[in-house]
Amino acid sequence: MTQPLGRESVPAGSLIGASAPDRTGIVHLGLGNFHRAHGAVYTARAMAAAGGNWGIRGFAHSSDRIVGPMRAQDNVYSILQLTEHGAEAGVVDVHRDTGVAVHDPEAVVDAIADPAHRIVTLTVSENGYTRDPATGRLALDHPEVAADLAADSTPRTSVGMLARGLEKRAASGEGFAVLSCDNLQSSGDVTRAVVDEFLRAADVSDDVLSFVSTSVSFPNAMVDRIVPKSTEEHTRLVADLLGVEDRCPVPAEDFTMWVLEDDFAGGRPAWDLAGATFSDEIEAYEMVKLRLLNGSHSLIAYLGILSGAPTIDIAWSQDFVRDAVLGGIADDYLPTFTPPTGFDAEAYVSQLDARWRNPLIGHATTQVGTDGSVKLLQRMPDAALFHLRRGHVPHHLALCTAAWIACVAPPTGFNPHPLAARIVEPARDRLAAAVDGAVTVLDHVRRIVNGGFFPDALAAQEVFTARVAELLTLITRDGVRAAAADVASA
Ligand code: CS2
Repeated sequence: MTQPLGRESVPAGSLIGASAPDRTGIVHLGLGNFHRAHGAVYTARAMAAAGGNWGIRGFAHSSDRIVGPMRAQDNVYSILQLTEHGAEAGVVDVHRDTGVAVHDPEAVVDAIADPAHRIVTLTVSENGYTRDPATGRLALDHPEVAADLAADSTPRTSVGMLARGLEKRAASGEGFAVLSCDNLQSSGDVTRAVVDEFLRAADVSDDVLSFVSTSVSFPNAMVDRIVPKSTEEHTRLVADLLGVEDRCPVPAEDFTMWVLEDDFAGGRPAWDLAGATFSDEIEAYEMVKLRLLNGSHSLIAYLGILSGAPTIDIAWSQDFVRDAVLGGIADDYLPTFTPPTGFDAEAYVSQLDARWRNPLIGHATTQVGTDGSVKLLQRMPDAALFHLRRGHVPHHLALCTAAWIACVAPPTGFNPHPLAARIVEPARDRLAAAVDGAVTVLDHVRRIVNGGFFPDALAAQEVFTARVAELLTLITRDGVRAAAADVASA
């Protein structure tokens, strides 16, 4: 019988970085696989290099799928690094307490207010920032945001918990940093804005507003590591490699990157000694990552789903997908930003090729395709507007939009590949209601692009809507390859 993993049974030599001391210095919201393979690993390594009381108090948002097994094994878990040369496993031991935020929101608020904590890190996904797609501001009419704003309510949204925690922390006045580790452009600025909007709508005192504006920092950051979902196979692999049974291992690629602004009002772990980069060029790094990697990832995912490819490596092995993605990088993404100093686009793209090709990762196209209504907002509209304002049509970005619509809100009479049904799309019902009764494909697309699902500035670009409609027509009539071929010859 394999021994269960726990603090007492960490196999010799397998610990990644250092175990955290019992004191916690970081609160983390969004205890999922990405954080466990990214920020947690940098923190373990930073403590090995320079010590510090940086144990993590972690909260999953609403599910105990990970928290349950983590608690049963003293919050210790393994990372399974999957490379083209095979798998390697190591153990992470930095979480000192874990829980589910919506089960005990007061615990989250109190943890943020506790002066012993100096940073809150967030991986709550793009959806967790509860923003209005049309304006980019906090969605005050979102039912959960509205409920959180009611006097004396217990917050349920991540922004609500964060804001209420900062409101309470204002009493101690202790400096603090809120570090978004999600795939957002200007991640720190966006987080500051939604927190500020929440606090103003909640009518908090001027003292609270001034505490947040002067003593709380919101550094911008770019995060990167491909981390798929865990399966039973990962538990089996860890048992083979480490001889212990881990009920919540994290599979991940070996590549990892973190670039941050060095603006931590209450101090920080020595993440720089753990491989993170501190830079003043964050916006450029975010654009590289969100456009070249994430934007392309969405295109691979939706083209893959429509052509029946269950994983990114299988989708990427199809020539029409590679051509569309590489064309999109060259024509629609690279011209839209000034990259960071020393950035080598060719090397970056060839590294992406190797990462997407990795067959051991098994990254589901439906996982990348999930939450498209919020993810695409970070990956597509600003780049599209760059071209549209110069009189050019960004054909590949239109293709990505058309492929997403074909998957999650198909026009009547079109049945996408059954994989599309596995995409978790929070806006599915609202999209269906918006397109109900549309008479033409153009009308169908207009009701989405102009229906509050995309920024107002993009909705105003009729030429974009028309191109999306043409490509959606091709997808539904002649198939996704025909649409990609049309883009290639545009
Ligand atoms: C992916 C990202 O699921 C997705 O939308 O594009 O999770 C991607 O794998 C990471 O951002 C890589 O750093």
